[in-house]
Amino acid sequence: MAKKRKIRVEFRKNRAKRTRANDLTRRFSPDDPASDQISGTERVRAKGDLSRHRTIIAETDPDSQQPAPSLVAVDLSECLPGRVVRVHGLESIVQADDGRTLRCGVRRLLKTLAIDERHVITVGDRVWVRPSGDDQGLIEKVEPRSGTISRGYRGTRHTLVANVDQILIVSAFEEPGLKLPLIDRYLISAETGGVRPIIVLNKADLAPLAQYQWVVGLYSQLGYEVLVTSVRTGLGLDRLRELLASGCTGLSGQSGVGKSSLLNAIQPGLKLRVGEVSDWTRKGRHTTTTAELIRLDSGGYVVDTPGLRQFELWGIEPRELEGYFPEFRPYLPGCRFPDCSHTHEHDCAVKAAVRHDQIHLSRYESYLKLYYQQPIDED
Ligand SMILES: Nc1nc2c(ncn2[C@@H]2O[C@H](COP(=O)(O)OP(=O)(O)O)[C@@H](O)[C@H]2O)c(=O)[nH]1
Ligand SMILES: [Mg+2]
Ligand SMILES: [Zn+2]
Repeated sequence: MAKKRKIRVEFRKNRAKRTRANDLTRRFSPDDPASDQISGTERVRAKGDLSRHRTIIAETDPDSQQPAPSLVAVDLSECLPGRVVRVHGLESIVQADDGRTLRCGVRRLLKTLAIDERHVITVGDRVWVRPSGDDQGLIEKVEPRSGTISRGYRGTRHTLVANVDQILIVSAFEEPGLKLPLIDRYLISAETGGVRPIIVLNKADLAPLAQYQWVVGLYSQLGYEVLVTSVRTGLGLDRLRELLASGCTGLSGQSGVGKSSLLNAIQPGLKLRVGEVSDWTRKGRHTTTTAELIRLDSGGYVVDTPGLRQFELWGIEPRELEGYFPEFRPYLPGCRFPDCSHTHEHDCAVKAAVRHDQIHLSRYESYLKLYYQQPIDED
C-alpha cells in the first residue's frame, strides 16, 4: 500500500490548465468599473479563487486535477481495479480489469469529499471496487482524472467524461444545423480539461459545402483539426477511423448530429441506437440518454455522450475568457486600457479587429455571450 501522510489539500477548482494563459489573463480587479456588469449576475465560477483547506490522510499527489476522491486512503488489497463504463443514477457499471462487469455503489466518504461535483463518479473514471457477490461491488477509490470535459450545471461541476485523450466536437451542417457558439464552448472546456479537441462537421451530404467553407477555414486557421464527414457518402470516415484507433475519445455535440451513426459506420458491429431523422425537431427527445464507454476492435476506446444543446462553462472567470480565444492574443496589447474587457471600452483593439474582419464576428459573439453568461440561442 502507498505511504500515508497528512497533507493540507486546497479544494480549488480547475488548477491544472489555469496557468497556461496567464501572461494574457489579467486578474479580476474589484475597483474596475466594468466589474459592476458581472457582479449582479451569477458568476461563471461559483467560488472564484477562494480556496478551502482540509487536512486529510492522503496517499497520492495533491496536485492532481481531481484531488478529493482519490485522496482517500483505503486498503485496496481486496479491491479490483477497473473503469466506469456507464452510470445509471446511483449505480455505476464498472468493467474490472479481470473482465468482470460489476454493478457498483459508491462509498459514502467519496460523496462527502467531492464537494463541487454534480456526480462523484463519471464515465471513464478509473476506480477500485470492493466486490460483493457475483456482479456487485462498492467503489472505494477513484484515481485522479486526466483529460476531462466538464460543464457548469446549477452551480456544480458536471464532468461529462473523464480520462479521455481527445474529444470529437460533432456538429451537423443541416438537421439540426451548425451551432458555432456550442463548438466554441466545447473548445474551451477541452482546453481547461487537457483534452485535444477535434471538430467534426457531419452530414456533408446535406449541405452545399461551398457555403460552409468559411467555417472549415475559420477553425483550421485557429489551429484546430477539422474533419468534414458524411455517414451517407463515407466522406472523412477513413480519417476518423484512424483518429479513433488509439487512446480514448469522447464524442460530444447536440442530439441528432450523428454521433452514434458515425461510430456505427466506423465499426458496423456496434449497432448503437440511432435516432429518427425527425428527432432533431422534437427537442426533448435524446436518442443517447447515458454516456457509455465502448472498446473498439481497433483497440481504441470511445465514449458516446448524451446530446447537449446548452453548455455553460465551469471554472472560468469572465476576465479569463480572452485567454481562450487565441486569435485575440495579438490584439490584446493594443487595447487602451490594460484591463480592457473588450465589451464596452473605447479604443479596444479586439473590437477594432472584429470591425476589420481580422477576428471573426461569430467568435466575438461567442466571447460576448460567455462574458455576460448568456445561454446559446435556441433555434
Ligand atoms: N443525411 C445524413 N444523415 C445522417 C448522417 N449521420 C447521421 N444521420 C442521421 O441523423 C439522425 C441522428 O443520428 P444519430 O446518430 O442518432 O445522432 P446522435 O444523436 O448524435 O447520436 C439519424 O436519422 C441518422 O440517420 C449523415 O452523415 N448524413
Ligand atoms: Mg446517439
Ligand atoms: Zn479590448
